[in-house]
Amino acid sequence: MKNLFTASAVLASALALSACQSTPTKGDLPQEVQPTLEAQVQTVDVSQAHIGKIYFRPVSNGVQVFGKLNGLNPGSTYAIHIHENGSCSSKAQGAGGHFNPFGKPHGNPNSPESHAGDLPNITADANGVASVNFTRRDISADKQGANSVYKRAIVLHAGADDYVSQPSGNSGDRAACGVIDAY
Ligand SMILES: [Cu+2]
Ligand SMILES: [Zn+2]
Repeated sequence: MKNLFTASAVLASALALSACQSTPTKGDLPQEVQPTLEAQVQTVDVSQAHIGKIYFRPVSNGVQVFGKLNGLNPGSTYAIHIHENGSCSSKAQGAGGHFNPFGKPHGNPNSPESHAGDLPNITADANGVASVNFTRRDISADKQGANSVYKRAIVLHAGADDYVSQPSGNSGDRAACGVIDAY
């Protein structure tokens, strides 16, 4: 298993960490894209580097999941999912399996035959930054309800999701995690 972070990427993460600490944690998005929920994503290694935020906002056809993660290996592709438990303990094993309130198989997020927590793979650009932007019809960004993602977790994996293998797309180790909380 390839390590997520190269030496230079660790440096980038450290820089991002210091930038993060000077950035307000709430209310940092413009009014027109105000989310209801957010997750602050940190690596599961000892550095617990803050690599970005993922936001959730209700839109007409579901919930838009968006944000940027940095400190990744340039050009590498990673799986990212919503997992069922709002815990990142034990290197994110505490997050449990993929969020799956409708009893579906793991699958391509563009198919209804997928976990509600399944999201498309993301690929880092030359600067090690990857964007997340996907709308799922079957989740809610409210604070309650069976399909609400509140107090669940977003998990970034060390490898890509093949969208086929059960139960989690052969995505590799859990590399970073954030509990989904109020924005
Ligand atoms: Cu996952
Ligand atoms: Zn899944």
